[in-house]
Amino acid sequence: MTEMLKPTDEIRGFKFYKELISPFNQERIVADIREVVREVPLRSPLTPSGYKMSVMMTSAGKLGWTSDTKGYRYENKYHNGRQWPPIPSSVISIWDMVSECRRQPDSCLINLYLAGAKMGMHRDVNETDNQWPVVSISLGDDALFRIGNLNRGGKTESIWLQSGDVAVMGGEARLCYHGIDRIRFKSSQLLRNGGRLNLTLRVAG
Ligand code: MD6
Ligand code: FE
Repeated sequence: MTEMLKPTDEIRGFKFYKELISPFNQERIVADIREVVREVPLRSPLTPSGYKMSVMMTSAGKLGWTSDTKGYRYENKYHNGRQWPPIPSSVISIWDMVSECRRQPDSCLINLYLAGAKMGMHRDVNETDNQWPVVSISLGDDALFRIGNLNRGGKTESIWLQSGDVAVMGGEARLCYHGIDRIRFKSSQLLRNGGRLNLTLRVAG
């Protein structure tokens, strides 16, 4: 029998696997993501209310998450009408380690945080079925991740996420508010020009 992987930390149902990904495999994942970004460049989308996000984004997989003044949604093609590149197998293998779920992800959102970028408190509610978890991979600079409640406001707790850490949001935590308050720019050597790369894997469709 294979031994179950245990989270190193658990906060309000969010499970954290600190240092799950070895430095060697982090490099591999970054190289694979660079290939995806070569095909579909990162850009800062507009929020539905017309503000430019500070985080740069692109996607891989059957469905890509996008945002503009028409709203937040998943699209099966990107702006030039082509399909998104496939999710690299190096990334899928992290899902297989921690998701505890029989489905495979059909979406990988790629977020790049450069100096000063952050993400406001939000819930992930654009997926068809919330019974499937969201698996989040942190690479590069440290980030302060804030965890809230099922409704906006109330007491929150924060945890620093570092390169190679993996977070899983499932069960009762799946619909909780969360966000990134700040990053420690150039705290990691993984990305040549600094920054934090976050990959979120989902069963979206
Ligand atoms: C980030 N992550 O870590 C932003 N969402 O940069 C998310 O918004 C997120 O980490 C759902 C589940 C896990 C996450
Ligand atoms: Fe989120």
